[in-house]
Amino acid sequence: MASILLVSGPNLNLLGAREPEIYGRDTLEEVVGDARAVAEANGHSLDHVQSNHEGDIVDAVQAARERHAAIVINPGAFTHYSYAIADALATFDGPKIELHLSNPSAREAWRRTSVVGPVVTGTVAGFGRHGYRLALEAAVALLKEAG
Ligand code: CA2
Repeated sequence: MASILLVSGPNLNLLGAREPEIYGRDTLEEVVGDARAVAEANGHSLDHVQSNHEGDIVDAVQAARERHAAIVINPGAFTHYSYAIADALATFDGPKIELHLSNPSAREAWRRTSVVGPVVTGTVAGFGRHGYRLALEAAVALLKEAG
């Protein structure tokens, strides 16, 4: 049916290895596996890109316009200041879900601003590993609704 793009921003490659009290003990591979299982159970496929570099993420989001029907993105710290990623997301017409393991609103003041928030369809935050499944379920539901 459709292909969904999951984007993981800077430092998320360290998931499971550091700060388990905030980000949990699961690896990125494991949480991406949860996301892929939801996509595939609904007849979709999932592509995953992780990068520590802003321009790579802009490139991936731009390329998604040709290849993917929906984007789920955890922009990492870029969430809070990357106007380039926000601008790239604004050019994508399908469902866009911002995803966070932690609840940035309950953390340091500088994490309370999301510059991508205004250009996404909605946000899933604070549910740890479960967020990957929940965000994919949201993307699947929105794709179904769009026909
Ligand atoms: O809660 C989230 O998912 C965040 O997007 C994670 C970002 C943080 O800057 C955002 O404010 C919220 C940080 C990702 C760093 O990931 C790590 C994972 C394990 C160990 C160290 C960092």
